[in-house]
Amino acid sequence: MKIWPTRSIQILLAVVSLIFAASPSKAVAPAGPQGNTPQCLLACVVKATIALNPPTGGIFGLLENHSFLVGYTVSNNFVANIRGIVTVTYNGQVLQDLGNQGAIITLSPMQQYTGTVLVNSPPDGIGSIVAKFYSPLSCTGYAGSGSSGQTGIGDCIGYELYATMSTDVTVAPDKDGDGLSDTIENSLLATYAPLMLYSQDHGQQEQYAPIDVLDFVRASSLISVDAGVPGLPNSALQDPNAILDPAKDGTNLGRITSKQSHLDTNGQPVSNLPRAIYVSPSSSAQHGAPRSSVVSSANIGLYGHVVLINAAEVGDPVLAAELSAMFCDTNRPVCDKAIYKVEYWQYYGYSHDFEVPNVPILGDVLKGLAADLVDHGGDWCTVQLYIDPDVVAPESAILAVYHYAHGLQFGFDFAQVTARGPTPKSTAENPTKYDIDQLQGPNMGQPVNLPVTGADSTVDLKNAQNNVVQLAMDSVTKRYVHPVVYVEWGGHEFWPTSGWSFAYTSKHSGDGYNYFAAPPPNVGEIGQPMPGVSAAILVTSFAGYWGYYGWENQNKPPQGPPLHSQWSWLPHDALLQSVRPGKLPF
Ligand SMILES: [Ca+2]
Ligand SMILES: [Ca+2]
Repeated sequence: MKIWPTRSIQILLAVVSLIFAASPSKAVAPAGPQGNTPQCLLACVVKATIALNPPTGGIFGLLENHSFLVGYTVSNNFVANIRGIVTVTYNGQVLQDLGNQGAIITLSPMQQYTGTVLVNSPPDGIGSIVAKFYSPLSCTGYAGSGSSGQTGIGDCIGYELYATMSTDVTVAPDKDGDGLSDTIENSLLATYAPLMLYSQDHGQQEQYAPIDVLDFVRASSLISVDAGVPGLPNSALQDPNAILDPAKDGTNLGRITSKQSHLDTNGQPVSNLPRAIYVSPSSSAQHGAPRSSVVSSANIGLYGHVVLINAAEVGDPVLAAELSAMFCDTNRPVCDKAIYKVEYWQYYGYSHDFEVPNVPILGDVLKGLAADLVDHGGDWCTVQLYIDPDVVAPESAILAVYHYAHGLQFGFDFAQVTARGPTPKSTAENPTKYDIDQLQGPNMGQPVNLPVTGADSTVDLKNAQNNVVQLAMDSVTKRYVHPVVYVEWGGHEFWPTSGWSFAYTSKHSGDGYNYFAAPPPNVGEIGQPMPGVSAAILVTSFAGYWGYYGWENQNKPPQGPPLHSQWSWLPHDALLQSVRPGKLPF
């Protein structure tokens, strides 16, 4: 609480204060006002106040390298005119004033002045803003403006500090340069991490477990069938990042960069991506990490990617249209409603897509043949969510969940929920007894029996949309936020349910080992991998294929996550977009 002196005392003390302020100093004046205001003897005369109005940045907060404005207001509380200068600093640096440019402000009694300063490209962390309003320096000799106030020579009248105010702001990091707070990105990845339910089939648990990409590369050699790119022996891959620059000359032929294109016969740029280079491992690496480590770590080979996109940029055109209708004025040509896209990418060293029934003697021959024809080295699998930034409760903010299996997309739009309720425990649908909420859509009950790849799956694939999705309860927050992923035995396809079928594939019953995924490392963006995440540059930038290559293995291993159609490239990165292949594979 402030107690103001009576009017007469105020005037008396003001006169005293003016007398003291007018006392000349013989030395060269200091470069800026010192100490706290007000400096006074018997009682304080608060001649002026200064208030700061820093921005909050709204729900996305203030962001590294994103400039912002800070408003200030100076008020003259004195009985006479006062003349002064405002200086605002950010972590000690004087800010550019967008109004008076350091000019002297003259305020009559009770008058206010409002100005604005610019914080240009701030670093992340706490920013200390200090504003000072002080009298101009008056000297008999030269006086000019310095970086932190005025300087002068000769007999100078010292500064009088009328008012000061300070406040702190928090600037979030954006080390991957995508315009979204990394703090928010990491929080999203932790909040919605999936529940992984592996499956048993053929009398076995899953035989090809997840593996960390760094471990996988160290167990591999780089095989090149691209005439322009050399291969590398296993010894060279003990530094896994060597696969990004196989020629070792800084040309980065193994990396997704803006230079990855050539001109066609019409002189038009054509993307070289993906390059025909293969991270080809030993057999043991294909089997992945030990199961005990997979379960206890709960995020081996799991990587996160988060971007902020417009509703109009949502990959699925049906969902994009629905979100635009939900959030935007139909008269607006582009729906700029901001939406978080949260992607989880799981890596495995091998995809065993078809298990031959056990036939004596002939069995091994058939198995080898089937492996050559159907299986492939390396496996990247993904489950993804769209989240509404404007909704606080995480379980209510989910707009859609997407599972992917066998080159097919199973989407569930949460605006289409027709019924929801707990999945009974100890049933075939929920063998592991987690608390699971099952959401049903309009296609619930429609058959989904998908034929072999290449056959007409139109009707069943349509039935699989807005059919069913499950969310597992978080054991701490008790919120239903974790998408349930039924992982197909051998092929690792990510199913939203243990129901449905795909011709000749193994089970996705979810009755194998299981765990809530631990928050995965956030790998950042193409061209701007997240610092401190050791696998980030490989996951976001390797331009080739992740898996075993051999003459017999014509069904190629997968390209890296950014070269799948489900990875969202930043639409504003025009240089990189120019090398994005026109139609990315699944
Ligand atoms: Ca970011
Ligand atoms: Ca990001």
